[in-house]
Amino acid sequence: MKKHLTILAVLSLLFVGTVSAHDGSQLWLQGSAPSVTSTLEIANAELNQSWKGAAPVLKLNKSMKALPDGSFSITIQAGTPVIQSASEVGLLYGSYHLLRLQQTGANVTDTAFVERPSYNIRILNHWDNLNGTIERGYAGRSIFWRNSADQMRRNADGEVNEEDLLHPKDAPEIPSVDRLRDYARANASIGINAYVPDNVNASPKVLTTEYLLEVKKMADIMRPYGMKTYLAINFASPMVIGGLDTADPLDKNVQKWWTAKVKEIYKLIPDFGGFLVKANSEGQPGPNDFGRTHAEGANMLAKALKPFGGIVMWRAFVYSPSDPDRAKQAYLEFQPLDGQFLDNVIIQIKNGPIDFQPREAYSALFGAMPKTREMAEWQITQEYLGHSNHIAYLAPMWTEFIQQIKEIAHCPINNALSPARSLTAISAVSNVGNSPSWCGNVMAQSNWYAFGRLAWNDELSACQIADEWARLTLFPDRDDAATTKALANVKCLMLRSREAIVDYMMPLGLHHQFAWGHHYGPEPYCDIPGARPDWMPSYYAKADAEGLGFNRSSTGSNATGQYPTDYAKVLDNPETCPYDLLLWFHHVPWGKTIQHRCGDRVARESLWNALCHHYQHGLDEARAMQRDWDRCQGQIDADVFADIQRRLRIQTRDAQWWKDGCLLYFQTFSGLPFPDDVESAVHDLDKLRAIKLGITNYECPSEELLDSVR
Ligand code: GCV
Repeated sequence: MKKHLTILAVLSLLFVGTVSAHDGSQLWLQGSAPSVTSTLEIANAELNQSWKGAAPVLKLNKSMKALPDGSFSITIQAGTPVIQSASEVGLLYGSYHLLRLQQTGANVTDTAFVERPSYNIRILNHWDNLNGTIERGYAGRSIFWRNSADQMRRNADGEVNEEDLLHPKDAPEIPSVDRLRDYARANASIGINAYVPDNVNASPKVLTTEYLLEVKKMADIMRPYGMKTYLAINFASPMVIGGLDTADPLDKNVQKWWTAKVKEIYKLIPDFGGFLVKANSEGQPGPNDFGRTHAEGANMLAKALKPFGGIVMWRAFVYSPSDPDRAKQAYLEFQPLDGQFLDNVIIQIKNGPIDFQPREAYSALFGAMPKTREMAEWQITQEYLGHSNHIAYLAPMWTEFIQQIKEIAHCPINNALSPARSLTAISAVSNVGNSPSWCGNVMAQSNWYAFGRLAWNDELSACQIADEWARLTLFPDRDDAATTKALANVKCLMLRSREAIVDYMMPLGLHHQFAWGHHYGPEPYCDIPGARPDWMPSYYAKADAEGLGFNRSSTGSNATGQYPTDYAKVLDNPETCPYDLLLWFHHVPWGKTIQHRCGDRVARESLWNALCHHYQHGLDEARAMQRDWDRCQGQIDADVFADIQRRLRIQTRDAQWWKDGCLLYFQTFSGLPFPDDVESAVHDLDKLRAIKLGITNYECPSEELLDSVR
């Protein structure tokens, strides 16, 4: 037996060492990470290794200091590129940009332009636990913590022991240095300049000296690539690891504890970025526990960080059950605090008011706190979008959000709208793990890439980013007719994927119809006795004999009243409310005629028929995505092709599950038949109701498991 295991181990090592060139393990990059360690050396080495042409000139130009940090210019005259920037990291960004232009086939003969970032802090949040699991992670285990051994105990149902999660017993251990360097390089190549390596459901342990020494090692690897290190902290740390009997932010000893801890951190990591805090949310401790406000809590940390130039990113993801509408909670708790936060505090707000749904209204907090710094939080990891089984390109969702907050909320969160503010930022929850493809599958890498590109330039289109990413990742160094065709098919698949998911999961503004806990698959019928009502799908759908949808208009919870007046009016009236948010804001009778768009078709029909058509369209689109991909056979790395083909098959079967589960369940309220052009269900509602995947919040269900239950 032992011998077999040894052979297996050797074989798997051999396998890891012989992965083919375009299997996704290199992301969108060419060559390998240079073995030099200073920023300028890296820039030169990257150009030497990949630039085909006259040697580029890198020039530090202090006169560019007035531009946001990292800005650069590129001038190409007579074939020689000159990259200029006020900082070394700007020169590194310029080098990667130049290579990207070359590798995507752009015309780079005679050109001159300046590139400046839309946001100053472009940060990835990793929900990685110190024992190596990743909350909502579908790409293996953490690249930051305990890469090698499984330290967790599980109960008979396979659930992780919470104690192990919060208080890992053994000493910390930094995983592969190479992997971390590749991670830093990948981020720098798209302009991401910061990361938080630990979960916002933070273990107090991360602030112990033992762990801080490991964080220092990470920071040292990241620094030459312009990546600043931040930490998610647990507000009760002074009690758990500091031996104090309170974490009250107004208590002198608590303040002293944080001041000393911050000093210790900066001694180890002089360019440390600051703290990310989830407080008084989902059981996490916070200032409210001591009768203090979010502002008092955030400011206490901000004061400790201020002398070192550090900041606090304080999350607004709160939803105490004090208002009957969860969507209003963050606004109700935070908006009255406008003007009370110190200037090195920035409020990190999820794009929508609930929780990273396939489509949400934008969070009304954006633009509602003019005296407070605000930043958006997106989710790259696909907690609510089919984990790493479904192919979902998310740039269309994010560009939709950017447009809304610029045009409707007039929210000055980016450098163009707020040139005077140095603290502008944007964040996203990462989908990176230690899987060979980094993100669970190669197509999911496109969302990491898209986040970086949009954080750098939020005016790029989803289509342009898809084009860049697919050329760089799937078709490097290829420029023939077959590639052009395959590229068009891949882009078609990517660009239709997000709306397809909205349609087969939750069209017309429906939301949170997910299975309990792990959020994979439909469970509109979910019923957990005694659970919080706002953790139940029925709370959001409000299906009854009359109709469907959450009345958030002025005749209901009045969440519409939290938006700017003109937009609030549009949302408040079901006749003018955008059809894709209709059930988000209104409870609509089944028979009411609505105008909506389904794919290319604009229609006027009853809510019930419209709902059926959207679910059908979502399923049709999933099938079309399979066809788009199949047309690329032979043009894409064979393993990548087969892996994505398999996932698209799961996705289509899941789309069928979603359509049947939701429509059959809602039909028990509407009592209406499917329209003639909508396919009959292939599942039985009672059997669907009985499905329980039994997975944790740290994994994606396997095809085998799914096949065995649906
Ligand atoms: C990290 C949702 C997710 C949680 C996550 C939380 C958050 O509730 O399901 O896993 O916790 O959001 O953003 O804090």
